[in-house]
Amino acid sequence: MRRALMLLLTMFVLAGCTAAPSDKPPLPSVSTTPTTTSTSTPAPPSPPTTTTQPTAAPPTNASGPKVVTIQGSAFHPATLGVHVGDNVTWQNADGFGHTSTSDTNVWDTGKIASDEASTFTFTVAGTYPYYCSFHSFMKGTITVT
Ligand SMILES: [Cu+2]
Repeated sequence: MRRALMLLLTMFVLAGCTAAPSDKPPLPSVSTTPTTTSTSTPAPPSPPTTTTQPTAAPPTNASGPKVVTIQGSAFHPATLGVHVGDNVTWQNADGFGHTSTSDTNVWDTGKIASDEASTFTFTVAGTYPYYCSFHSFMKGTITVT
């Protein structure tokens, strides 16, 4: 009788022991939230290396060849400053003829055909408006100092 009780007790304890793990409350899940403070900040992508040539656009009054390009039925630059004794060349980049004709009859290149050029030398200081005799809306000015 006593042995039986012991057995029962043992079985109870055993049962209790075996049951123990399942009775455990679920472990709090370890928070594996990634740390947002990342010390290694990725370097920003390097911008594409553009080899920018220094745009050395010569100023309008720079010394050297004084060229007015005729393009799109317009004089470029419309106003050009030169010095006394300078040559001014009108280069026609259009596919048809133009002229450079002084408003005050100082010069008239006559027809400058496509891809042709005409040059005039300014020997007297002054402001010289001019136009294209084919297209009266084309106007320019040469300023001689
Ligand atoms: Cu013209």
